[in-house]
Amino acid sequence: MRKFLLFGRTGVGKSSFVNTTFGDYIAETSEFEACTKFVEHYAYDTPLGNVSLIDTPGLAEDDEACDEAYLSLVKAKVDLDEIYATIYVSRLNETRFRPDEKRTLRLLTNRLGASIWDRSILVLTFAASVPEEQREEATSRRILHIEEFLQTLTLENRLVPQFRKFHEYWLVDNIVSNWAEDGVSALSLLTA
Ligand SMILES: Nc1nc2c(ncn2[C@@H]2O[C@H](COP(=O)(O)OP(=O)(O)OP(=O)(O)O)[C@@H](O)[C@H]2O)c(=O)[nH]1
Ligand SMILES: [Mg+2]
Repeated sequence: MRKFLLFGRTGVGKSSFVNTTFGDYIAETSEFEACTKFVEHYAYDTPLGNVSLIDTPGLAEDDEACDEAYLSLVKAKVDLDEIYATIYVSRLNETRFRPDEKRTLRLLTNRLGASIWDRSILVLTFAASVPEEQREEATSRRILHIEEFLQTLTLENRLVPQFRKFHEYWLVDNIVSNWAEDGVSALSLLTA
């Protein structure tokens, strides 16, 4: 079974991604407040194969101590050696590369080890909220910001392995369907 570990700041759509992938409301989501408080495994035997998504509490919800506690919970509940790929979720419709995202990336790398990026997928949510004519540029900009930050972080701290790039990039919208003509389901990507 392929196990994917989801990470990202609060409200970026991690739990919604679980629901869209499996086509069912199984992970609770919330519009206004930090929602997921525990590490939850969602395993489905789908027509495309066995897939498990591990939902985690959103980071940067409160202070760094809160993030540390959430990451300790992840370490206690997840065998990182069994993870097929890490899915880092971020919103496409944010124009700035904000300090809380940098802090999140730094904490993830320092607490779980640079190897969590070994095989990693960048999922950019809220894709339909960005006008079509700006989508390509917005995507390249976010990829560049996040990748450059991780490259510098691992280089300057001499972390091994040094981050190079994400394995794959997916543009998704968890709420709006048919926003792109060539849209494919998340599940088909996870099992490809
Ligand atoms: N328009 C749009 N809304 C989304 C998308 N993904 C999530 N949302 C909405 O954003 C809000 C937060 O989504 P969640 O899935 O709860 O976010 P989360 O990352 O699990 O949040 P935490 O559990 O707090 O870490 C909900 O109201 C979702 O309906 C998306 O791709 N597009
Ligand atoms: Mg959640």
